[in-house]
Amino acid sequence: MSKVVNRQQINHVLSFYDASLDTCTIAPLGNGLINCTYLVSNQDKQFVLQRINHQVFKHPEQVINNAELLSEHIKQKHKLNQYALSPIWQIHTNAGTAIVKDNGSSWRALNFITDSYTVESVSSPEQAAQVATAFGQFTAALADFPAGKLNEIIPNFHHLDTRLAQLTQAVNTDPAKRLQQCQQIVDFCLAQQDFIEQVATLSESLPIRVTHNDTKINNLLFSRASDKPIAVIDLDTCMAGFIMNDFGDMVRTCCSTEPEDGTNLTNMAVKIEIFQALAQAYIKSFSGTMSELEKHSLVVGTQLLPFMLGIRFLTDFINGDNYFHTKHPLHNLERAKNQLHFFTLLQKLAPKLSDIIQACD
Ligand code: GN1
Ligand code: MG
Repeated sequence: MSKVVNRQQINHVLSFYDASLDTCTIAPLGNGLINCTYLVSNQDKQFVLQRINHQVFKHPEQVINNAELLSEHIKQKHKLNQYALSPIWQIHTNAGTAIVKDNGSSWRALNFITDSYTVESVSSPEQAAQVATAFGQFTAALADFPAGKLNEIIPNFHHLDTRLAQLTQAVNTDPAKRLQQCQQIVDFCLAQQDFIEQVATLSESLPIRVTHNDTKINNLLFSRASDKPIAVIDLDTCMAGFIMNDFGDMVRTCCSTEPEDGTNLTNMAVKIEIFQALAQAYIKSFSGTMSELEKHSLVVGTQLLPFMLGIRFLTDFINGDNYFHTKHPLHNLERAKNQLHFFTLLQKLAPKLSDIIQACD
């Protein structure tokens, strides 16, 4: 999936926000794998401009509508002192809409929190606890949000059987003729039947909440003044779901000694102290409202998220890299190997991780 956007197009979109490249500078922002995100700045204002990826988000209006509803709810909670972090909202165009449709692309603008930064990897157990608290507070703030009002942006987004069916479909058609490069990894995924069944059984009984569904550490903004999380960003996949998925994605991105696309697998390890800090803080942020089954599910989510993302990267590799932004032809394959290796490490450690979770109050 290409990230190329031309300046002329950006300038046209900026005109809907009374801005122009004659007076503003524009710079890429963040490391998202789906949308193209920029920071627009001039002397008196800064905002985020984002092109929504149509390939992934088939109905951008639904993404925009969900964001309007969610930010309104979060803003109210913030006003009532029930949500300490800063809300993020969509800036409306001079015509009063939250979306700009231009030449087949959809764009939106968001408020930018000045003096903030993102981090790609966690640096201490204290910081891990802050990360888990921030995402936990976000879900807690949405506990009274009517989940039925949200569009299901990507159907079955975190549904393992759907992801396996997509892998099987890619394997059966092999459109980019890449299967022979990864047959062994495909076989490894399809051989995980016990785990696949464990997830299916658990999912039948877990309560549904409004979850973020993309709780990697770089979806938090940190304050330059306090070096603490100041806002939860990227609400694109905020939908009805299970908290084991949000916890699992935090562990996926905070507890590996390697980045998501790192190739040094022999040295990869799980950062146990970071895990402990995440578990303790996440459970605490629910103030006693996390059920016993949900608590038990966290260790499953820990394995599920790297396994499922490994399958998604592998599927995209086989299909010819249509979904995730890639920097080189083997990028998705390397990401898949990385995630599946992390899954095996977490699976071996599951009893120990489970004990840590059970000891949290
Ligand atoms: C994508 O674009 P970004 O980085 O926020 C993906 C997530 C993956 C993540 C892996 C809509 O998120 O599901 O976990 O990449 N988002 C979508 O880095 O597929
Ligand atoms: Mg995202």
